[in-house]
Amino acid sequence: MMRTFVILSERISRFVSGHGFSRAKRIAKRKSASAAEVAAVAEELASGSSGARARNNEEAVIAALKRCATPKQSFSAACGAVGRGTAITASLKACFDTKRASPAVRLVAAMTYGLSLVPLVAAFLPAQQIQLHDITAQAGIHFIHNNGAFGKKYLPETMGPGCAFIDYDNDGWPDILLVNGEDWPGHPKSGATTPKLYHNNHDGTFTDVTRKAGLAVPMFGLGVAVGDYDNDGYDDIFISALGQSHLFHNNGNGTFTDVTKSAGLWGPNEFSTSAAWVDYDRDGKLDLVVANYVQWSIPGDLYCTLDGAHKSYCTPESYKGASARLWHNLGDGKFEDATQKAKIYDPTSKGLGVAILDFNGDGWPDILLANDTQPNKLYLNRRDGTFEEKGISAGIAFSEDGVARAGMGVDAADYDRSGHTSIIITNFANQMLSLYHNEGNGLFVDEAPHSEVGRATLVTLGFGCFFFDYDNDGWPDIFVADGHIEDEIERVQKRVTYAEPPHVFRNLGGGKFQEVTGSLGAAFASPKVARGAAYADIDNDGSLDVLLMTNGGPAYLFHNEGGGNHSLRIKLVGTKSNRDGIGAVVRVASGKDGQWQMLHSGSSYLSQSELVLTFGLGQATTADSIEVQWPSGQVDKLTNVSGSQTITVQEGKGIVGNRAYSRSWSPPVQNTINHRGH
Ligand SMILES: [Ca+2]
Ligand SMILES: [Ca+2]
Ligand SMILES: [Ca+2]
Ligand SMILES: [Ca+2]
Repeated sequence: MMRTFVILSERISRFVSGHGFSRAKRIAKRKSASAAEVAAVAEELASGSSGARARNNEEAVIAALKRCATPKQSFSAACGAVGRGTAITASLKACFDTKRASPAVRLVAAMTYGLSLVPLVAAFLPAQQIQLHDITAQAGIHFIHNNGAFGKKYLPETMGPGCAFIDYDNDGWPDILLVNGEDWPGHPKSGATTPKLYHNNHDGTFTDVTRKAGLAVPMFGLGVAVGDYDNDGYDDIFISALGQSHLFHNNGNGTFTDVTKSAGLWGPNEFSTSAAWVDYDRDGKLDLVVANYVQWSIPGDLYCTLDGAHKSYCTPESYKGASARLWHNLGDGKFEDATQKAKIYDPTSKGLGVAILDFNGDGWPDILLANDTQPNKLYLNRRDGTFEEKGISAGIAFSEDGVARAGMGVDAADYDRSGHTSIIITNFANQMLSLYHNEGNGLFVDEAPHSEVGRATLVTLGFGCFFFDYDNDGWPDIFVADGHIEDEIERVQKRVTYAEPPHVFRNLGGGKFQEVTGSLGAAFASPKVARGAAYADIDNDGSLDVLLMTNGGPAYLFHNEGGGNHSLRIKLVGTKSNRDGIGAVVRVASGKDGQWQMLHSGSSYLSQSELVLTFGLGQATTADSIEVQWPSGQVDKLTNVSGSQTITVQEGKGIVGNRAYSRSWSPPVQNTINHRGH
């Protein structure tokens, strides 16, 4: 009981400090405060005049308090909160979390108050015992990022790196590309460092094939985007860099050729960050959008300091912005700079994240640019080769209180099955993650302040982020990679740390999320200085694994283990459309459940996930129907497709290949012990 009260008073303290009630805060903080005192504070908060938003939290406090009483009291408290129309889920959840409330009571509560059963049912189901198990060392991935740092604290040092999953040899097993930096001129430290390509050996291990593949090219690399720009059936690699970025053509025989010059991409000397392949004019050829950060050079480096005595990494306010660049694919392996023509040019941007989404659902891909300390940009595709910037009118340029935040990583998905694509953007420490819900009328509303997603991400500094259904229940969950930019931040800001744990938020349905990071394994949940992140199913078992990069530190590969739900994976082969099928919308229905995803390049931060779609089916073993809407306009329909396999769907033909899930290797150490024990 004592522990419960400590937790409760801490929780109240957190809520209260967010709303500036200093007296209440003092009482709530006192660990000796009696139950009655704490309850009184909660009641006072609930009746306060701080507005509906604050009351959401206060109601949750009351409900939490009542947990200490009898189940009946707990139930009536929750119902009371529901009756007042506030904090419905938080209150009910508090009620349900008291293991003393019977399932019948829970169900009655749900029905009485007319709530959708879907989120509640999801909330009642015990979370599966899923672990994201660190297999980096046993997988043979030995990579340390070289950020070039030698004491001068040059801005680019703290920004990278990114990573990608790419099946470069088309064997159906995702391979890994890790981006690397290099030493600064005149400051040799680590020797020659280059990006690394690791081939997937199909047995849980990977082999470094960088040199053989022709990718041992030194550069100050930051990000990566994967797409088959020449439609030859082999995915190509764009690596964004400080200085000159590079395009590597996949020769189809395990080697790549640097075609930056012949493709017409040579020239710009920029601070390029995230990039994405997108066929914005739907001519069947993938175009390329590249975000640029700020105008920075060694001679133009500025002095910033946190403590007045030592140099620290600057935030971008100190530097001039730089426009994102749009490369239009002309065919024959050539690109033209279409930035101005397409009306993308905007040198005020300080771009870090790029997501491709169709936010108005008209079938034409739009571009979201996450800007650091500048308004985010949302480029609506006008279907004539030009874009119109809609960030402010759509409500994603600023926070809800009008501040341009430090946008880093981005992703987009229909997380609540509204039919519309919503957006997440990671921001700086002391700024919540943005959870922009698409209202379907051209407007987005940031749900983070009302959500566990917002509260849990307030102090952490987020970079990589994506929606992925880690537990295959059909509801996209959220992953966030965290890590501060300044290694000495702890000296000046007590609540903020340099290394920070990542976040995973489980989607409970109905727009609600629950943080589950701590349940996913100690290695995964440990603090890191994380940057890029991506996902793929590395071992063909139907569950999504996570690749995570750290600044100046190792890459991590986490294998997803222990889930019991079913899934179906879909690889697309375009014919009239681009060969990867990037931009295709796939709808999967099983029973009453319907979900959809758009295959996209880009998203997260400096990184790219695999170009195969994974649909969680929950307990269902079959998808009743699948519809693929290709960028060409072609629609392919399939019925009665079994789960637990990866199918290949070709445009205009339907299923042309399939491979059943398998368990060809067993990484968990505990399994080995069990076998020995028997
Ligand atoms: Ca492969
Ligand atoms: Ca290619
Ligand atoms: Ca195109
Ligand atoms: Ca899920």
